[in-house]
Amino acid sequence: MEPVISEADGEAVQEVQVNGEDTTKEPEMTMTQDGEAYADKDNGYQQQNGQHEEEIRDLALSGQVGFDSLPDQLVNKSVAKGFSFNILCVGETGLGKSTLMDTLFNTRFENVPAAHDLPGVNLSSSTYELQESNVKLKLTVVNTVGFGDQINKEESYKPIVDYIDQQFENYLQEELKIKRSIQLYHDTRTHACLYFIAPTGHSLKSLDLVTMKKLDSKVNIIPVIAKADTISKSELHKFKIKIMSELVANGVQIYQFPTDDETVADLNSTMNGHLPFAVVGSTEEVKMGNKMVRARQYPWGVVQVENENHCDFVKLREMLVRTNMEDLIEQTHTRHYELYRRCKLEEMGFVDTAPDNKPLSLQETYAVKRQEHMSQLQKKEDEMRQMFVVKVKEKEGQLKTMEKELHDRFDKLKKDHADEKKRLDDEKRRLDDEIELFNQKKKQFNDEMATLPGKNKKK
Ligand SMILES: Nc1nc2c(ncn2[C@@H]2O[C@H](COP(=O)(O)OP(=O)(O)OP(=O)(O)O)[C@@H](O)[C@H]2O)c(=O)[nH]1
Ligand SMILES: [Mg+2]
Repeated sequence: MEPVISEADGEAVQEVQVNGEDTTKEPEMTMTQDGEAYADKDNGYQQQNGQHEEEIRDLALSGQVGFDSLPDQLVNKSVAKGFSFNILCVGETGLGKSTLMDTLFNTRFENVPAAHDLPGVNLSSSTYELQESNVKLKLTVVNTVGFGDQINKEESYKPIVDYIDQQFENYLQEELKIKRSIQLYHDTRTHACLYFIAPTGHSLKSLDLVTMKKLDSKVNIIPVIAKADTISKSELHKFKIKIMSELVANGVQIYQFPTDDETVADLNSTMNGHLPFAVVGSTEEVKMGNKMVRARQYPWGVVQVENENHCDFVKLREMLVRTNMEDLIEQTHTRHYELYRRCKLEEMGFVDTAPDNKPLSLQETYAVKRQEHMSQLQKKEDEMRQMFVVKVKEKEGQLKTMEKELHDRFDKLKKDHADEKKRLDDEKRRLDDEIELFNQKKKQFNDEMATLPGKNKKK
């Protein structure tokens, strides 16, 4: 009955005898080094990757093995490694974002009040190391600065979307590296977005709706009504209903506390019904009875932050920190990051299936892409060569016409020159004839004068 480990083709094959029967004639489950499971078949391996029915049999252990310590091993490893959690606080200037963070984590983060006159929305991020018992938490708090302060708020959501995308991109780049160090990588992907709604008691502002709509596929949104002590109990109830119906009407998906784990299903589904949480923040301590509590003191009374009759701060802390922090991290990775990764890889041309619906491995996709790229290059080269030939021919034609024009002009000039020469020769000849005639006439005149001596002598 003892499991026997034998080596076949360098891979470990486990032969198990059940009820005294040798089962090695059955297809054996074999683990390869990279963890893929195969079943021996007469003509080779049948891959067990979910596409085929897995042949897994239940076996009872006859003694303590010890792998029941796996959850403890996991916990110890996680605690030693430490946790990181990243919160993004989106809300108008002065809504109490920093105060709520201080109240939530019972500490004083470095807070500088934001400027009101910025031309656009900025994000400021700070990372802190917190420790509670032996658990270390690397907490990154990102705040919007100047959100809602501009006259034109059309682009206010953009810097927030860009920030979230940039954190996804950084993670994707790390994943795609040949030499990656995901284990040591400081994951800055945004795990939760606390969206601070102004306690107007009316309805959501269009800025809130647009921003939440743009963010809902990228981050887990938990809406909170800020400074809830400034709104009366009955107004608050109506305000909550109004906000939720507006979110539903505009198709804004906010984070729902998970109800699949039965230990927290009841609590989480009740809490889903309390959304958005109406919160009050304060770092001031007030003496109530014989103990100090965090509260806001007014001339007419005291609002206790951790009193569930006064506000939902405790509910928020319970849900965000104590019950669902791990789920928020997981959702970020499995839903939001996965979506970003898929779109990005598709944008880069990677696909899982070929046009004929056959699965395509990364290597095959690369080969197809390379082929496509090479044929595109070839096509471009051919086009350029053809264009070059056409251009050269065009230029040749132009040069030929110019040469012909020049020849024609030269011939015409030559002809003009010959005509002019002929004309001048004729003129010269005519003038020569005239001179000849004149000389003859002159000679004749002189001769005539010479034959008349008397006249000259009288004088
Ligand atoms: N009434 C009331 N006032 C609050 C609450 N939380 C904070 N405040 C006050 O609101 C003012 C602004 O609080 P901050 O926490 O600096 O607000 P912020 O949103 O971080 O402001 P910026 O970072 O400048 O945008 C302070 O005077 C706080 O004391 C609250 O729950 N109720
Ligand atoms: Mg602040």
